[in-house]
Amino acid sequence: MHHVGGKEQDGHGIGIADVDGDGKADILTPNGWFKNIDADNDKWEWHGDWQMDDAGFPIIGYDVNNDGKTDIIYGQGHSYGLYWLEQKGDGTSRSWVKHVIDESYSQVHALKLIDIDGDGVPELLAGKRYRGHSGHDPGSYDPLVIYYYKIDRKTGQFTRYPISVNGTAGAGTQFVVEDLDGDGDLDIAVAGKTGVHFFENLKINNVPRETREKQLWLEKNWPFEGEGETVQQEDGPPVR
Ligand SMILES: [Ca+2]
Ligand SMILES: [Ca+2]
Ligand SMILES: [Ca+2]
Ligand SMILES: [Ca+2]
Repeated sequence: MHHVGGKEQDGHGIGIADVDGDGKADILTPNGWFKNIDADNDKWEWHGDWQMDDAGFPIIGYDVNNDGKTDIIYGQGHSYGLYWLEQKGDGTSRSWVKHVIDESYSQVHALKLIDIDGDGVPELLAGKRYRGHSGHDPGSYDPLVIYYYKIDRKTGQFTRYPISVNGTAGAGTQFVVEDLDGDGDLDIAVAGKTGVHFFENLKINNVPRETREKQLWLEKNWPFEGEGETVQQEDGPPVR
């Protein structure tokens, strides 16, 4: 075991990325980053460049705006907010500009950067956890959401797309992204306090319509028992 830092550097959230572009993996924490000088010989240089409070997992390093400098993406694991830090300057003049990606939901405890639509550019997967800290987090009982964001690498803009909104699935503490049904596209699995969910990617869709129809949770045996008298609809579809 190698000991890298102390309490003041540690916190809720961790990541690995080459921040300064020297080809060596650095360590990201909620309070800054450890520059890897010589990891084999325990040589690290601390840079307390930011304060994230309780970040989610992982803290991601990615060149969002494609200018050659690694930027940082992070969520608030136990409160509202998803952000990216744009890296400016370098060496002693390095600074970070904070940008909001989305502040509409809380407990962004899990993130994943992965190419889920297969266009060669990664998307950011994010969502709301349910009842972090046993319901004591801000927004614990807000509607559950899971989104992906496409990143415009010319402008650094994130565009949000829904995967599940106000459904039963929360993001939990990690996204598992694999081709779970073996049809050639990447699917998503999440687990949390509202259960385990699997999202089938329909980019490739080889399932026949009849099978889809059978998968729907739809009871077609109308009228249901105890519903009372059936009345003719005034403007319903024509009766066949
Ligand atoms: Ca950049
Ligand atoms: Ca993509
Ligand atoms: Ca698949
Ligand atoms: Ca599919």
